[in-house]
Amino acid sequence: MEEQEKTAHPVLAFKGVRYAQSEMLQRSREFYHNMERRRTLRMFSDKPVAREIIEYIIMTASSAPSGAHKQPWTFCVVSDPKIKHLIREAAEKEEYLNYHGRMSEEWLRDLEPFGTDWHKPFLEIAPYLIVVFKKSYDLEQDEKRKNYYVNESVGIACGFLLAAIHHAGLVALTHTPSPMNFLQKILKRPDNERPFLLIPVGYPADDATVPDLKRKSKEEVIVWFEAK
Ligand code: IYR
Repeated sequence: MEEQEKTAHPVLAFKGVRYAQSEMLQRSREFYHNMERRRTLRMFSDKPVAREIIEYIIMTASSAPSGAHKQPWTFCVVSDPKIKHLIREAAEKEEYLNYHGRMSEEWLRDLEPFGTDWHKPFLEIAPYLIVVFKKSYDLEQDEKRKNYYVNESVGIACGFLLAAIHHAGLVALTHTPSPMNFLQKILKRPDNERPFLLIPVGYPADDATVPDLKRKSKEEVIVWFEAK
């Protein structure tokens, strides 16, 4: 077989940041303590959030690694009350069915500490709804271009998104109304996009509460394999 000539692709010298050991320890500890304070909120204030903040948060998410650097995502940002109303109506319709027969008894029991039900007022109260879409393929001049590890890539981007929201001093809910194909219709997304997560973003309500949860300890989540 004839060897294909390789095209040269440009590279850049990697100029990473360097910290002293002690500084690394301090930075990682501080980052942990900050991230560990993040909570998922269901009670939002309607206080507006500057558009530019949302833009930076989303561009942080879009800096996430992705399969073959395809960045297979679209972030729809909804602040229009009319569209928020449509989304709430459609989500509540599905969730009503979930809570009245589609979810198992075990599942409903597991959700009890969170006090969730089919009512989703936060979909109209939060100033912004970020609707994350995954793209299983891209279209270039009507040609399908495949994307890779799409769920992993978009999941990582959503992790970055949630971290950026927290870092900015805002709160979010990772909401998964199910099924959520209504989002594709309401937001008129093309056929290569599928809804992945619906993330209301804003300030917490003044009287917001969160469930009293404990996180797993390091012994429960880390398994070390070290030379003896
Ligand atoms: N999608 C439903 C149910 C729900 C499921 C899980 I898993 C949660 O962590 C929370 C809720 C709802 O949004 O109410």
